[in-house]
Amino acid sequence: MAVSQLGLNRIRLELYGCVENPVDVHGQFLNGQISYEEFKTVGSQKINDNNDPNIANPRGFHFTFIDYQIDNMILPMKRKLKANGESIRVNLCLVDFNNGKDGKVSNMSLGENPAEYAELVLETFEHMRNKYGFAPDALEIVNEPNNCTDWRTRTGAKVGTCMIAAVKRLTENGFTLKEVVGPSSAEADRAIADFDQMIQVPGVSDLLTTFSYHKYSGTGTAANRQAILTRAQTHNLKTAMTEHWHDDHAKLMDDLQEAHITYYQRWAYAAPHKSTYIRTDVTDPANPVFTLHDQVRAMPQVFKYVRDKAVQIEVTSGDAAAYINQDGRYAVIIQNATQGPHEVIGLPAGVYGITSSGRATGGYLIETSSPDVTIKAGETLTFRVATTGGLITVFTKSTPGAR
Ligand SMILES: [Ca+2]
Ligand SMILES: [Ca+2]
Repeated sequence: MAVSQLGLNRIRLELYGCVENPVDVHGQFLNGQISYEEFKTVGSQKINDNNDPNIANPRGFHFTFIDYQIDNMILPMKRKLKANGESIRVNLCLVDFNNGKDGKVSNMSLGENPAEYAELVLETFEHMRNKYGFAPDALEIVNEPNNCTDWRTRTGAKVGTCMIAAVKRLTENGFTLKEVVGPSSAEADRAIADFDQMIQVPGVSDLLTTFSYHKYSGTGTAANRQAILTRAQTHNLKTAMTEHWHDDHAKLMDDLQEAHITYYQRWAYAAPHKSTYIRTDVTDPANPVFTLHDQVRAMPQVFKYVRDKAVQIEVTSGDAAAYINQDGRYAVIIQNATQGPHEVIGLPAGVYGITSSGRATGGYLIETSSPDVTIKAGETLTFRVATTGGLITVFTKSTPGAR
């Protein structure tokens, strides 16, 4: 479902602080020795492997949960994408909440110790390379640092210093990152403030590729997105919205149109929780039921047609975002407010498919196709759609001379 129905091609691989702990906390949870509630209290309990961040004690690290995520989510997605001639992007991101909760106190802070942060990241990359033959494509420094005890103050400076330390050690050990991502603060306005501090850390502007933000507490405003885009353009960065519950396709479009995001994550992939993409019903464990949440039903009209390395192109009018994919195929995404006629101007000659989603009376978003439209060079593409309320995607089916 992740690849074929939703069109996902990127995944956040969560690195819990308790990976660095002589006790295999995730192993205990997975084999039922501790409950999920207990696991949550120790998930960020970091116990330093030894007193030297440059020498790792192998018994001080346990990658059980990393392996679980790779075996059960990343490898199946990777195989499926490979069959389509594509590849997955894996984003490693430290999750460092709840330090000290219920007396499970850590004996080190990663936010305060860039060298220790770098050691944990390097050990994780090396574990993946040795066991699976690949390493993460991207390093997202830490999830919502302003919500983490160890990162809450001087957040931007800490994220920046840890970034410098980790990338240096990864590079020294033969790893090349496609992306370095931060600050991923929980609110968009806080992300702007943290970014402004982070970018002052010497070296950060050379390493950072992507300005990431979340938009909790009502901070997903046009003004904040504009401020993020302006900073990204000033520093030649990409942008990404890396987590927000409850988003629907219209909220995704806001991020695409106003912040020019290059990737997006709603929240988790699948759970009984309404902020995932897929609702799981495991009432009958032998016959689990998986359904797309209504709010995400139009999102594949972006995800499936705007693929990795697509470039956003200027849209001069209308509620839309437009892209050229790496293979030359165009995709124009339009907020579907009326049945039309809709006009798209400026597309090259070719045959275009049109898919639109809208609400049947009182129901879920349903995706339907309009007839293909063929245009010559310079012609306007005109079409109507059957229903409204979702998105319209106009996409290249074939171009003259293509086989
Ligand atoms: Ca250590
Ligand atoms: Ca060490």
